[in-house]
Amino acid sequence: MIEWIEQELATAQLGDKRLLQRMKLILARLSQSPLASIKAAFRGWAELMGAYRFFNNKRTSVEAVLAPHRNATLRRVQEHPRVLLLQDTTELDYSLKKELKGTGPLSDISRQGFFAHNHVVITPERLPLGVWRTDIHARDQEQHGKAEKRKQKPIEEKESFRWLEGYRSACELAQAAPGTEVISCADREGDLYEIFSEYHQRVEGGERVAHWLIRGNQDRSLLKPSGSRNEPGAEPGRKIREQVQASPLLGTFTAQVKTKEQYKKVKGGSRQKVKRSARTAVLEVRATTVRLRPPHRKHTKLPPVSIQVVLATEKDPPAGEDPIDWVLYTSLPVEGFDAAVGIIDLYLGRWEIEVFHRVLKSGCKVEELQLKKDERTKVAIALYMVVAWRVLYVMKLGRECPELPCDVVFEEDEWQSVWTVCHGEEALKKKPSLGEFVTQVAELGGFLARKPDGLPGPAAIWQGLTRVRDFTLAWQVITKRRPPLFDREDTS
Ligand SMILES: [Mn+2]
Repeated sequence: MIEWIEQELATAQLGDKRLLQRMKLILARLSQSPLASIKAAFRGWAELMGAYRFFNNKRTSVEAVLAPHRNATLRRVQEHPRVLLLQDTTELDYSLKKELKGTGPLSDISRQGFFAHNHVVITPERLPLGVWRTDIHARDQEQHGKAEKRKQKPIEEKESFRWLEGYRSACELAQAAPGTEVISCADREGDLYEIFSEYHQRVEGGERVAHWLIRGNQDRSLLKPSGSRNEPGAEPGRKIREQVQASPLLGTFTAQVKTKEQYKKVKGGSRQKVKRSARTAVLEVRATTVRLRPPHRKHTKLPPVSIQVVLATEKDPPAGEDPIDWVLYTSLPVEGFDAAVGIIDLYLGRWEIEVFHRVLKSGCKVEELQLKKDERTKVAIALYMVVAWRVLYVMKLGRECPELPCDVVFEEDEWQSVWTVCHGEEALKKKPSLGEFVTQVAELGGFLARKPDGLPGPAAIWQGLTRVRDFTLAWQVITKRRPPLFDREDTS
């Protein structure tokens, strides 16, 4: 069996040896052809039925399937001084799968599916280390659209509770990896006062905690300088933005921004589509520490807390476009220009979870799964998350550690078959580096490898991996270490 899968599943506990063997085989097949439909990924009917039996087995669950990967992720985390735990929600659309039970409305109420709230660990250099947690759930049919009603519930019952849970699970990771600084990172949806106050509470309790870094969504009110207490009904103090804008300019830096379509709220509450053009933006950086006035909650009283704020605003945006404007809230220190820019750079790493979701949906096509029960579909999605992580890991290792030998990631049969097909048998005398090999894999997937093309992306890598699998198969059959494809034998 493939070496990385043995390592990844070393701590698996499914309570049945055959079930574990089945899981290894499924993972091997899916990661060899991450692009293929589930039918095409398996060799023959028996294997495909075996996969369906695995997903439908009551002893498998999202937790059981992810647990060994989670342990392996922890081992990788422990090797790094600092990691980011990215959390974000993605929608999985099963509108067309009429037979699938247990789905709920998505943000567009005419569509049905699940929300997957995922937690992916990366290093500051953007190397993905694994999936730490996932929460795949359907929204109740009634709950949808009742935003006002949801607002009045205690935090545990609100959907936003997930972001706080995500922060708590970052603290768990920090405790399990005492030598690693863990930073919980979220976009504007994760701007939750409860996270700020939980951090302080845990620090005061002497606990080992995760830091947090979140893009600001609400321009929160500050506590008035001590001496003048915030009595109910008193005039509110300054807000965060005004305060940070008034602090001295630390410096400017240039950032490459990609083109993007976004929605902007306009007067009257409706949304308007605006396009952001790709450009080199000059950003002015400011940072400060502020003390916040706690928001009112019906069921609990929150304490005032201090947080750090970094503001990056674009100096001269192109005519007719909104300037780039990032407000970041964090528990990390931000003193000085370098520290502030460091925070912005960390936050930009959050993009990796968007890439992860793209691989999961466009690459692994989890929305095309044809299982009938929601719990079973979730098990399959969880397994595909390990596959999606693997594709990104291979891609990034090729970028971050190009000088490593390629057999750190690839099996001997894999690299030898590909290298022989591409360069002839003579070329085998020198083992390619990981960088060379990953570029080769990407070229097999349509990457052109010309100077201006830069580095290959996940699409080319997963296309390429599919071909690696075919070359490897041919290689093993030709060298008589594997029976021909259509010498069918039921191996289940
Ligand atoms: Mn998001």
